Amino acid sequence: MLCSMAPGAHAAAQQPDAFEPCARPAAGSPVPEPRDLRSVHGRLELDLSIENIQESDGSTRYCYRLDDGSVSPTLRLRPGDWLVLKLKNRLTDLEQGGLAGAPQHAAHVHEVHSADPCRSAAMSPIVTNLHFHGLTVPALCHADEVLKTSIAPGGAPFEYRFRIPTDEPPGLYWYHPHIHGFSARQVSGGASGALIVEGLERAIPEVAGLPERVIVIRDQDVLHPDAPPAPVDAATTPFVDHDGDATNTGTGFGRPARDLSVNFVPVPYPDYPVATLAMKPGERQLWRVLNASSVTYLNLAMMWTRGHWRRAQFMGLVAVDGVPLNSSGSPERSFQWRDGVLIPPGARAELIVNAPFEGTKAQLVTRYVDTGPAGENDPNRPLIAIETRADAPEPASSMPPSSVPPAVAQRPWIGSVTPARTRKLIFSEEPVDPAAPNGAMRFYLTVEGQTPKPFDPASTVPNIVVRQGDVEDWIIENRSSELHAFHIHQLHFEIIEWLGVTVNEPFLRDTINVPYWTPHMAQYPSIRLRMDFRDPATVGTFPYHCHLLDHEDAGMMGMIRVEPARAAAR
Ligand SMILES: [Cu+2]
Repeated sequence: MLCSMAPGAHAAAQQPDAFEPCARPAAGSPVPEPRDLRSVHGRLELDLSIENIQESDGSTRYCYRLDDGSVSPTLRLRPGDWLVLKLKNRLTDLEQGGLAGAPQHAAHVHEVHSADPCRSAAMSPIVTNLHFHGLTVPALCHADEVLKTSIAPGGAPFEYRFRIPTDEPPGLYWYHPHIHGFSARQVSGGASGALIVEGLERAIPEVAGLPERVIVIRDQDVLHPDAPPAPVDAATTPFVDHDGDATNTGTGFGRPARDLSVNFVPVPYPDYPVATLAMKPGERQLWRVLNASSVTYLNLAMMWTRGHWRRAQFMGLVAVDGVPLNSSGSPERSFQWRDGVLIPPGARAELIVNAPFEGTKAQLVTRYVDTGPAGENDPNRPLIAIETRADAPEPASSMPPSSVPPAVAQRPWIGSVTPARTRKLIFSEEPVDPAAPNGAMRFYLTVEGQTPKPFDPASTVPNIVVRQGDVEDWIIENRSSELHAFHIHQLHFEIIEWLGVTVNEPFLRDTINVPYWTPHMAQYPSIRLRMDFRDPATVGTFPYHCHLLDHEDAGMMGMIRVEPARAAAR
């Protein structure tokens, strides 16, 4: 369920410009590749600005832009490299039609405590900051601190400067704003980009030498909300299994909660004109897929059709949330061939994709996700049509052709560590007005034993205090009738149990779906995570939250403090 938050409704005059900021490709366009920025001699320096414009339909776009006009660059660094990113805030108050720095709508603005961006904690549509999702870098200002850091428009560029840890797993990470109360509108407006920690071919030799693509799937306000759904056959024939599962349920169709885009090519409801992507017949590529949606789950499948024959083709899942699938050290499990992959908002999947030979059509689709009775509609829809042709251009980037052995793990595999303690955290919701159970909701993420309440940005008291060096088990329970995606900053975790069944995944995640509850269930659905606080870089105060950003903005978030090992031992 979406929380109520007034969208920007007033048209604002746009300043004429030499180029259109936040320009987007037309529906049906080829999938463009984000510009790659690579570290040189152990360092990647860049100047990035964040800008916004208002579209004619009243919705607001946000974008990260380089001086050359390219948007949302992919940042590529090796473990141990330095990232020096200067972020210039060029956001304007489009809702007020005013200029940057003008007085803000009181209902939307958290009191500004300080002009120092490190201490400001201001919350409004025109302040911003950066979260480097998945990286184990410290929750310090100028690194990955988001609870206090708030950059106002108009000032000098704000510098982010940190080192990628030498033991950061190689794979796909991302950056996006994290201002509480305004994350959803900035991220669904388009403020996000990929960050790659290089070296995946060292862990997964099968990807060495493969052409690689970064595919960022974002959601945005529905372009044609009043349009009737297309006829079911027209909308679904190309991407429903031959066994017909999706059609037989009678669900999976209708207007989605959000439209989706593929590297900013929109695929809008109701006709879903697909983006296109050319590959050579039979070619194998590595696709690094980021779900940068604010609320939309992805359930990706690669459908092949030839005449009346159609089926989901296997894709090779090699990494999840930036972590290679063989990270536990188990040699027999380097990757999995899968006919589908669920990617919650915020999560990533890296996939070996095979192009068909000529005569067979291929489409990347996202299939229906049952988000629960209170969840968003997340129907079947196609995203990308693969065009196979011999002269297809190669992607801009390829994995290195040869591999060297992966770095040796510095600590024992977390699944083999006995947890110091177990905690339980509970997702729950309740109607703002008990007499209107279908009206606006309150969203909570509560440590068992504490009183459910929305996250309080003014609070200095953490909900959880942990000692660095410890490993803990956290049971995440869902008492609401919709899905939530649990995410914690600064660290990865291992799934130990799923709905009471031991799973012990041989890799780590940083964002995980939690199944929804219905009244007929004997107990609330839960998962057990093994949380890793061993890395000294986790020391600090940072959030954990639902990565459905509407829920996070509405308060489904908590604060944890990881104390230095020595101090906590006193
Ligand atoms: Cu949620």
